[in-house]
Amino acid sequence: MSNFAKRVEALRAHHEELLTRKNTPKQWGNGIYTKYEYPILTAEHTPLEWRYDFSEKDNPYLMQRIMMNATLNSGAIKLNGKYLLVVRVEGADRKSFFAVAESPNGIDNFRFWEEPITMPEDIIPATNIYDMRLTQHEDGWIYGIFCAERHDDSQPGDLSAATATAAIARTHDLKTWERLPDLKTKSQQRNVVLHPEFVNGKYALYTRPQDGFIDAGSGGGIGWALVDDMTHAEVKEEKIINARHYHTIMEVKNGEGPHPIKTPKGWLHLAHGVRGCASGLRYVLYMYMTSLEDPTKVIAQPGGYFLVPEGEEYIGDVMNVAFANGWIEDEDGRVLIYYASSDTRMHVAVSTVDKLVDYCMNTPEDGYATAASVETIKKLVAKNRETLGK
Ligand code: M1P
Repeated sequence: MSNFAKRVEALRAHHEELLTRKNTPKQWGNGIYTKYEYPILTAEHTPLEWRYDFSEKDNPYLMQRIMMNATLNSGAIKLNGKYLLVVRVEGADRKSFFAVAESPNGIDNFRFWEEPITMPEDIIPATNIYDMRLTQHEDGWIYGIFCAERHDDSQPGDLSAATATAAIARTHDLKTWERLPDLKTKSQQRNVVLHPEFVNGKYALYTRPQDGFIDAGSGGGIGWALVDDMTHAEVKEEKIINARHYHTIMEVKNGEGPHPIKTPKGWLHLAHGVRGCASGLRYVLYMYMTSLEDPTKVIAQPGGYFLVPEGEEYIGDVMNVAFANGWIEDEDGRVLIYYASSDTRMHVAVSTVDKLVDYCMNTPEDGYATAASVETIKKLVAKNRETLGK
């Protein structure tokens, strides 16, 4: 065997070891969900064929010809018994693209399909696309709504000026995609999510109006809009259903995560909240519930965060970020929550529908001031005194 062939063999063995590594639950947590020891997907998990030219003649040094930078914010769905993520993969060139990774159990052994998704660009080509939310809608299609980023040509002198628009595509198998026109709205939009059911005979969208590419500005929080037709989707009226608030984990901005899960007690929502601090923006996950009768009505909102970047999750390309746009409600009642840390890698945390409902219904709300927080703690201490007979 040539030296080149030996190096290829060693490279493949190393990659295979990573792909088949068993993931184990972390022992200590908060009782609400269980995090896992290893990230489920990193840039290193991407197929070797995407990165190496295996011709000895053309690549005698066995160099990576195309480098991958990160695997992050992934949409999730269970189809035909397989746990599938539509992963945002980012190359060294800063361009994000979508690629499907499949696992037999949702926890480990994730493996990318052979090629990235070819997203049709027949509407308005974008410079960058990312953060897909998947919704298997009752109309029979699987929709993917994602952010399309383009240079803001109204500011020709500013190379960083960009616009965020909600792009829409649909599929039956995650392989072939039909691109639909971008969502028409008055403001820029990111984190737009399709509700899985018709509401009053219309499609319902969670929106996130924003003044600029980064700044939510006057956009007050997570919005809600009804749309007649997804093939020409237009937001005519938008109402804020989950508002930002001073001195909370979502003071600066927030955004819907994956589409909500329907439970007998209400719709269960996962979202991200952002606040500013000396080290920059801090992205955490939070939850809330809305009414089954009126999905615009919040019926439970635990105070504070649900999940934050911990330990090495804190470190990465964009530090201090936890972000989720995919979760899977499994047949056994488990909920697999797929989150990215610091815009760099993907993780899973496992809970159940019952636990998440209990968390939402029984976690004290944010009292919006220290005095209220202290009273809430004292109430629990008093209750425990009674329970424990002290
Ligand atoms: O870098 C953190 C996140 O920043 C943006 O989040 P938002 O839409 O709330 O502004 C997005 O670019 C997201 O992809 C990224 O993870």
